[in-house]
Amino acid sequence: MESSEAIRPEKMGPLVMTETWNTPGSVESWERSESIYIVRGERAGIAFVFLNDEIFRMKLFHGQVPDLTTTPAVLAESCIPHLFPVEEDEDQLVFTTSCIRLIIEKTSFLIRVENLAGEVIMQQNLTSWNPRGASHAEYDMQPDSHFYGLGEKSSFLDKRGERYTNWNTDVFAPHLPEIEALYESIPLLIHMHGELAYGLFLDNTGRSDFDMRSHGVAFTVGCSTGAYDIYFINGPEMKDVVKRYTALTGRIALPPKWSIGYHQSRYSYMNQQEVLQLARTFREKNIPCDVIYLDIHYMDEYRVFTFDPVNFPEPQKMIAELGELGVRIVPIVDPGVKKDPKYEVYKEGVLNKHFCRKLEGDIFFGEVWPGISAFPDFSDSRTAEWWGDLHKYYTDLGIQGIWNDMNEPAVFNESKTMDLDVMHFNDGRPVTHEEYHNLYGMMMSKATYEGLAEHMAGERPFVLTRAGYAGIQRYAAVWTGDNRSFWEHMAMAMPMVLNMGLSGLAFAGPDIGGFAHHTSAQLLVRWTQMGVFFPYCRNHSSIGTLRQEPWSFGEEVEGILREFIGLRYRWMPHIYNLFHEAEDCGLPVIRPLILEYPRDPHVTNLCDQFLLGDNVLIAPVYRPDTDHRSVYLPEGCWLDYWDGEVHEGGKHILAAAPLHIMPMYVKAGSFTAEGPLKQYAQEEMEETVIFHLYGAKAEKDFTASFTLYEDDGHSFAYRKGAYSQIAVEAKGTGDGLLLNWFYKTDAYKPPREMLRFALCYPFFSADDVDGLPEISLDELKEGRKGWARNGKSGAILIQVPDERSGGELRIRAGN
Ligand code: MIG
Repeated sequence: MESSEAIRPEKMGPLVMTETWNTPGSVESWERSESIYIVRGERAGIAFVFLNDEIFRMKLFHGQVPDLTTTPAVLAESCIPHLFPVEEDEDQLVFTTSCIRLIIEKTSFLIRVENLAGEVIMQQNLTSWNPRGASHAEYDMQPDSHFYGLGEKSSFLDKRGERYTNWNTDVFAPHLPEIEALYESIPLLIHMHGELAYGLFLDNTGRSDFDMRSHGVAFTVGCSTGAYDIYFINGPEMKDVVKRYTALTGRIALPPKWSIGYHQSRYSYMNQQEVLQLARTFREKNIPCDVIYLDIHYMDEYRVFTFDPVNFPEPQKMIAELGELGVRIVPIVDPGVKKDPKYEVYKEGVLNKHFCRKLEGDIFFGEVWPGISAFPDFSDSRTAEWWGDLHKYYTDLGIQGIWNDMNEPAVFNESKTMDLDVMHFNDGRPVTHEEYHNLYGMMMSKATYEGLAEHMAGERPFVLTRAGYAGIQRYAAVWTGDNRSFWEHMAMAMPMVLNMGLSGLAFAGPDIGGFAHHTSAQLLVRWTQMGVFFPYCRNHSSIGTLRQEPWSFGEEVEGILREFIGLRYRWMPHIYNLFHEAEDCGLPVIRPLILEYPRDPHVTNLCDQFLLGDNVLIAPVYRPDTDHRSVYLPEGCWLDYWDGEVHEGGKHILAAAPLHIMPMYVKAGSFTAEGPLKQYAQEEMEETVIFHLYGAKAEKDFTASFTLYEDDGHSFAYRKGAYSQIAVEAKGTGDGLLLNWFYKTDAYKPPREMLRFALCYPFFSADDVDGLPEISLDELKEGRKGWARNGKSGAILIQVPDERSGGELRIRAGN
């Protein structure tokens, strides 16, 4: 006898179901509930929350009351609702702030944002959801629309014509143009059209997608589960969007200086001797280096919070010896905890219910390096604290930085991650992994950062992560995962890291030299030349590939790498200053030209060159056997960093680039700040700062100014005011230059006696510098007061005591 089993639906062939997409229908009513505006349609409502004059949130909801909790991406202090005047007529509801008008069309529920001049900034045409819980909305796209942001994505800078998914994924060999989802998910899209730019931030931690390809005149933003909870972030400039987005989701914490030095890694340095030898080699060869990474082989059978007793028998001794050389270690910590009842971390985790479980109570096990493993549920504060505290094991050894890998989380199975029905306890608001996935890595790094900070007595921790979600910048630097030693991947690192910068991730970079596959002498040279100007600067390579430490390809290559790594250390004051700016206002350390020159049609998709800050243009060579490249110089006058050649901007030039040169240009009339060449960031020495002024003119309309931020570089004392800011200004006087400087704040006293100014490639020659003696370059280097000419470059070097009261100098032009 057959049972009803015989007529199971799937036996009838595949089930075909047409998905009906629902829309809210016409607006039926609206009300204000405290500071929230609730607009109800026939079938759903949208809650509007204004966070200020420039940012509002729209959340689609079903039922009577919207749930307005946010994800941890959004800072609570940025999320305070404000009231604005509302006008209503038969057709529309209009909210007006001091900058924008939000217009809701009643019949269609179309949502439009205009500026006060009546120009349309954004238009959301259709909001819809399907019975399976997916939602999406459609937005107008213009013929001149360009798209940026979206964090870590492959392909070019402008995302027009692309489609991306956000679902943190560990793909091996991932950096291909068609890959839609990588390790990080930052659902922020910046849309620029005409002279207007705005951002859309979809705060959804499940799978989301942005499609700027498929719909011709519209683009869509959707999510497959969870709430359609989107923030409109006004421009009008892209810079405004970046600043506002980072005010909403947070900015980087100023990293310790050592973490912005040069880092050396390999999967793996296999034992204590190898690590020590590596550190000694850097010092013997005078190649600066701050950090050596310990990849998975340092552990005892991949158990996190252990050292292998055979290969790393004396971690304490090793770390002390490295410390004397000025080298730190950053060990890797993955989330998978080995299933082993004799392993303390596992035991504690099980007994205290720290691991992710199914709803029914079973721990989720997945296979990763240690074999069968359990995964901490970082969504629960109790577990996050436990995990953070475990890092005392490392901080007791003097370790101040941790590398979080595999935290998508990556699992060796078909889905590449946890089962979607694993639960996250989430401090009493349990959610499935399907809804939570993209947050997992960020919450791990948050727990790590906070745990380290707790045990580091006021020192700044460093965390490096592979996975993350919006807001990850508050806790960790991000590297772009497993690229390969391909020229194409070097080239792609530019748009990728530039867009990461526009998405709040100011501290990011790729594996220099490439991770998988085999690097070559030229590739390593070219990649390092570029990499020393990226915010995060680490050379890393995979097991089984050619070695790529700086001395791996003979003396010529080693010499070039020494120069360029040294350049990063000489430029440290300047780079650190940009990190301070990133913490202060959210602007990235390296920038696509479009950020600084938004009206220049040549730069909308320009991503084989970039700016360090706003005035230094870096043009890497990213093809083999290439000794020239074309460089686009935007408006203004640019000086070749290497030889001072003057170029009028607004055009392309052909730059000579033999292997030892990477084309670099500094904008005339701007400053950079350099310091002494150190072998590691905290090496103690006289820290004379050198303000380089490029292309000074004696004419009266010439002005240039700069402010340099300084602090101790390693503690949190700066948050209590222990920093200094020195403002420098130069003005043409008609017959020369007036240079003046003063400390805006001087609560931090850098270890130096003298200040130096270098007028690089000035458009005049100097006759006299305020009565100072003219001295030789050697005397200058010895620390004497006076001025000197650098015959080779034509630079005028001036050295004066660094007085807290500041100073002023008149430079008289000769003939
Ligand atoms: O896929 O820990 O992206 O940087 O060296 C292997 C070993 C797991 C992936 C990381 C890579 C790291 C490697 N890890």
